Amino acid sequence: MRLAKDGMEIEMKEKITFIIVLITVIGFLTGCGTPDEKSADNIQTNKKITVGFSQLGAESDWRVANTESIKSSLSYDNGYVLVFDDAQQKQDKQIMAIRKFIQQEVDCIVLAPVTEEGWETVLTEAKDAGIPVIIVDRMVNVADHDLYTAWVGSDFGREGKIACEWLKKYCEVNSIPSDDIHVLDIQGTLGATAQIGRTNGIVKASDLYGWDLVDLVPADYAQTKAKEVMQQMLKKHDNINVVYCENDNEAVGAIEALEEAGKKVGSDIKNGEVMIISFDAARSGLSKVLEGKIALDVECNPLQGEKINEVIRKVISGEEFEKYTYVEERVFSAVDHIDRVSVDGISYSVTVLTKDILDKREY
Ligand code: GZL
Repeated sequence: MRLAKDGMEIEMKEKITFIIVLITVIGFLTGCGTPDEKSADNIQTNKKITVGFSQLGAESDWRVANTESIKSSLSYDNGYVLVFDDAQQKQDKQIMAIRKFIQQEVDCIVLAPVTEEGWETVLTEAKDAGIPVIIVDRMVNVADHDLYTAWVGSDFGREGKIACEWLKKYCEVNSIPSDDIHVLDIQGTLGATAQIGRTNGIVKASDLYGWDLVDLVPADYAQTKAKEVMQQMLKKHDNINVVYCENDNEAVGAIEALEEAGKKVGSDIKNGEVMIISFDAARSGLSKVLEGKIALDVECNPLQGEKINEVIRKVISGEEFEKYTYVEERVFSAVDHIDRVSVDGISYSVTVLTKDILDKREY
């Protein structure tokens, strides 16, 4: 039995509590939430930028790190709704994805193009739909540069030149005659900007410095393909003493094939070692640098997410922005007697890799 006075109070309190709980539950269930949450949610929803991201594939450690970087920067909590598509190295899948993004009326398209050619039609469709396209990593070869709004990536031609100027300096410092250099170029995906730039580096340097460019063979930046290619080349040529691998996964595959064939990989060309030069400076490659099995690893930075985020926000808000943005990159070596190389009048430092540096790397 309830005391009348107290009972009335208790009953009233219970009713008020019940009503508050009921309002909160209804609000939660209907997504209304409290005014703050609702208005905050509305602000959030209104500000969400929808982005269609066509990634070319997942062929290498570099590509996986690149995808992770872009996904973490273009995240929901960061104000984005990201529609992701992996094209598995096929341009027609990328073109289909872009057309899907156009139908979905995304605010912006991010494209990591597998190769440079064949983008005019679909980029014109995106432009006609009024959707800005940010090209990332590699480049598209189009006559009208207004078909894309901005680009974020690396200077692959410079990467190739840095690697070759380092090899030239190595030969000078160690008194190795140019005609004692017999280079195999294990190329990336033919037609990719990275492949074009890096291949140009070794072709022009071999011509300029008198190196013997024994062969050039594509391996699509893939480890298993590079191992097969290296095995084939060892049967075809008996004088290869430098292997110029256009990414780290290829370098790891080439090293496996060389060691299985009884070769010693290292920097001491004079004493019969096979020198490996690589690109990307992913952990897989740098761990081989630390072992002395890759002599030089020219970084190609995949962590482009933040720069892409900055460009998209400026494009969407109508602010000034740079059309071309380059990411920062370093050069790592197992060799301690070459600390700088000069390319086109610019001096680049070469970092002798240590375990401490490797342990701190982000990818
Ligand atoms: C370079 C990038 C290349 C990397 C490879 O920016 O396009 O593709 O060097 C990757 O590892 O597969």
